[in-house]
Amino acid sequence: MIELLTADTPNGKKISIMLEEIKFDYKITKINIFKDEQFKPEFKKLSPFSKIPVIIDYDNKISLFESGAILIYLGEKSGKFYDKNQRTIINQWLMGQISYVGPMLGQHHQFHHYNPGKSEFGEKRYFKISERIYKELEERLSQSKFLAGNNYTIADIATFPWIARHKWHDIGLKNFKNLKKWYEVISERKAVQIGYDLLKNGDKIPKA
Ligand SMILES: N[C@@H](CCC(=O)N[C@@H](CS)C(=O)NCC(=O)O)C(=O)O
Repeated sequence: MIELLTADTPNGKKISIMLEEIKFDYKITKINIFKDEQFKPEFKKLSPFSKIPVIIDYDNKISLFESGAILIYLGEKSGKFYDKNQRTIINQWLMGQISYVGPMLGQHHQFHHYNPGKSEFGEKRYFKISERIYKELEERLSQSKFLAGNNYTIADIATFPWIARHKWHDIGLKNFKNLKKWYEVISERKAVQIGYDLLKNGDKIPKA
C-alpha cells in the first residue's frame, strides 16, 4: 500500500496518474497548501522543502519527496514506463520537466492567470518563456512519438498535467500540431483520466 500526500495541482496529478497506470494500491491524504498544512512539522519531516507530492511506501517502509524521484521509484518498482535500456534518455526529459517546464509554466500561472495586471515585466517574461516551451516540445514531438522516444514513459506522465493547464497559458495548444496530438493520445488513456481526477470531484481533462 502506498500513501500519496498531495494537493490537486499538476505536480500532485503526476503521481496519481502514475499510480493508476501501474495499478498499485494507494490512498490519498490531502494536504491543503492554501491553508499552510505543508508547513506542519509532521509533514516537513517527510518533505524538507514543505512541498507536495510525497509518498509513503508501507511495503518498503520508506517515504519520498520530489515528484521526479517518486516517478523513478515507482517506475523501478513496477517495471513500467521506465525501461532499463532507455533510462538515459528518459531521465533527460524528466529532469527537463522538473527543472524547467514545470517551474516556468508555474510562474506563468502566477503572473498571467492568478495575478494579471500586477507586473507587466513578469507577465511578459513568463508568457514568452512558456511560448518557447510549447515550441520546444512541439519540435521534439515532431521527431518522436513520445518525449523519450517511441514509448510512453514517466517523462510524459510528468509533463502531461502541466500541458493540461493549456487554457490558463493562452498560447493556443491547437496551433502546435504534434504537441496537441501527444496531448490527445495521453488524454485518452483511462488511467490518466482517473488519476487526473485526483480528489474524485469530477475533474475532467481539458480538451485541446
Ligand atoms: N520540484 C517539486 C515541486 C513541487 C511543488 O512545487 N509543489 C507545490 C504544489 S504544485 C507545493 O507544494 N507548494 C507549496 C509551497 O511551496 O509552500 C516536485 O516536482 O515535486
